[in-house]
Amino acid sequence: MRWDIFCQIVDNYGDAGICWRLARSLSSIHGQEVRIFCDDLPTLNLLASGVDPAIKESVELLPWEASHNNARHPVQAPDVVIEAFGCDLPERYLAGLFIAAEKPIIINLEYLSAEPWIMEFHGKPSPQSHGIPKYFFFPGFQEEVGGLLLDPIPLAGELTTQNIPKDLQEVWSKIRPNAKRISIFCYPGAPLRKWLDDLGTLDEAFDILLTHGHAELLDLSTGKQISFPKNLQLLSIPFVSQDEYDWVLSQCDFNIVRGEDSFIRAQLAGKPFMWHIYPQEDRAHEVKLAAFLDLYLETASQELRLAIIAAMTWAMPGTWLGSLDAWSSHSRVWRSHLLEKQYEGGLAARLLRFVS
Ligand code: TRH
Repeated sequence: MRWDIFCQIVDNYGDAGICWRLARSLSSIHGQEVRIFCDDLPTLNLLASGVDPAIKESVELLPWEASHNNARHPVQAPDVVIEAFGCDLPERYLAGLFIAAEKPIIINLEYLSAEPWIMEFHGKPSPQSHGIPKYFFFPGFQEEVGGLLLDPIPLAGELTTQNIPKDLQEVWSKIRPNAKRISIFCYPGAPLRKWLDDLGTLDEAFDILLTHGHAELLDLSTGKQISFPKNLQLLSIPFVSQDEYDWVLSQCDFNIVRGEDSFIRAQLAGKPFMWHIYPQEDRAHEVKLAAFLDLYLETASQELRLAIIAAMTWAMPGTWLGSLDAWSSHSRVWRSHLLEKQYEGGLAARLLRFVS
């Protein structure tokens, strides 16, 4: 089938990240013909760089306006149109669909949630005055919903010089083999400085990998002399491609992640993580986090539950880091459980079945 994915980048990378991951899964695993129309092509290209060129070339990455041509070629209407996160289709593109002989099916791809209510809404029609069939599709953890984007499933790689991605080799040469590694990708407003100072009181060495832009969060890029505890080594990494970021997650002992894509990647890396969920004004994020923790902690001991809940809500590391070994085992079990639950192929495969 032919798929057109529409992606508008609101402020972060997540929208592009999810669209790219979906596109590559549909194309490279399921042999579908996929185009992405995006209003910020450089960001999309940045995320997609560093993958096998055969995968990158199998998906057409196009500027948003390129979709307008469809109005002149109604015969080229695809089989499926994806509105990522409810973005509105360009009017001229929609006009092209009205006059197409074969109407596509439109999918409103929603945000990921672990909340039970999505089970009722997933797959429901969204009747439109223009008559083209449109449905809601909710990614999620339960069997009844749209699944998770799994592609590519990261392997817990050995740390050898050969497999260190090129862009990370310089930083990695400074990594200390006996230090615990922590990667940080969070939103502004996190109590990061206090959190790091607390790590500094512990009797252990830590290498802290700050993802692109995070040195600024700590005022490190202003040239000011800022002192950090001696047991911490802060290392800034450049913005790397999605696959390289996955590699970083798989090499750390603990990861701080944020939007829905890095959140799932941290789980697939099989490592303990903190989800700095996107803060919403009505505190809806707290409900979302609690719904996830209900699933994630179902089999955890009471002690581990308390440690993980504390960590996920920015309690100081000294209060929960003692549970890191138990959490690491839990993370591996959770990863296997996710892969088993999504055995039919995750979101892309479920979407294909739904559309068929
Ligand atoms: O960028 P995000 O904060 O996106 C978020 C989410 O989509 C969230 O649900 C939404 O409500 C909010 O935006 C507005 O975080 P996310 O989803 O983790 O996406 C980050 C993407 O960037 C992910 O695909 C991984 C990728 N990435 C790289 O490719 N290289 C890097 O160096 C880093 C740090 C990230």
